[in-house]
Amino acid sequence: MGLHGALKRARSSFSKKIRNLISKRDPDLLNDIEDILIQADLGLRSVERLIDALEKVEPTDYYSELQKELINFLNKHISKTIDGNPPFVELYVGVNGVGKTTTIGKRGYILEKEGNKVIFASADTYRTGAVEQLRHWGKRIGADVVESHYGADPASVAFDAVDAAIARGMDYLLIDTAGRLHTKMNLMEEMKKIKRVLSKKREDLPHETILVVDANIGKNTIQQARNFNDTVGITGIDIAKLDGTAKGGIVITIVEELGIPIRFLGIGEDVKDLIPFKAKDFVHALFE
Ligand SMILES: Nc1nc2c(ncn2[C@@H]2O[C@H](COP(=O)(O)OP(=O)(O)OP(=O)(O)O)[C@@H](O)[C@H]2O)c(=O)[nH]1
Ligand SMILES: [Mg+2]
Repeated sequence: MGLHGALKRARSSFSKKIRNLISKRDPDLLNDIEDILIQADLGLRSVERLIDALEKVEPTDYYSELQKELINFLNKHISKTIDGNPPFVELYVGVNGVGKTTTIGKRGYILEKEGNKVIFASADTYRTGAVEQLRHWGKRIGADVVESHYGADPASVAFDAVDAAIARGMDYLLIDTAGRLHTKMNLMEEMKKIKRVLSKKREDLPHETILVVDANIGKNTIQQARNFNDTVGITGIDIAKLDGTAKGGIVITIVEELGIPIRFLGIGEDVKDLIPFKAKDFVHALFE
């Protein structure tokens, strides 16, 4: 469906409304645009900055000015490409059901297409069916899965997976973890342990700690992200389920509130439905 298709609902609840207001020469135009931005889950700081920018131009230029401002802002927080020594390790964390395992499968596909050797690890030893789900993705893209038994220590799976990745000369190791509520302290501690064990194994590991969030959760995502970031330090955010959401503004709010770059956008359940986040593409898809 592509990014443009995925943002169809967001577009009609957001940019279409703004365009209508502008063309109707709404007398209270700036106030009404402000309301629409807030409803679209944009944070207050973003809204204020956008309205300030609009105040400096003519109403006929509002639409293009909004896009320009958003692109400039999002481009200030772009994820860096990692360098160093393989295997590059990406640890995926997040609340239950947001799309971690699926994102790993799709990310593996991208990496393999780029010519990398990829291995998965299932450090979700908690949810029934979690390993099978990751194995299914592994089969789909031809990647092995390091796994253990139900109830095993997730940190030890991560530890063994690094050994396996090194022994097999892998370029990337993607580690799946169990979904956890950011308010459950014991589960947050367990995640810290996974990170600790990885960095003991080799001090540059993991290269990335990716928080996966669900685009439909809206503003609660910010608190989730804060807690995860405070506990384990998040290096990038992947936003799943952007297809069908009417609230694309959350993408902007995440960057605004946390300053953490967005890496990938999930736009469906198929292996090809993960696309790198690019400010210009995103804003154009939201507006045009
Ligand atoms: N439409 C859509 N569905 C998605 C996307 N990403 C994941 N899903 C679906 O969301 C559901 C949950 O995805 P999972 O990958 O199992 O989520 P998870 O975070 O690993 O879940 P737990 O391991 O139980 O915490 C599945 O039905 C996925 O197919 C996406 O980008 N778009
Ligand atoms: Mg999972």
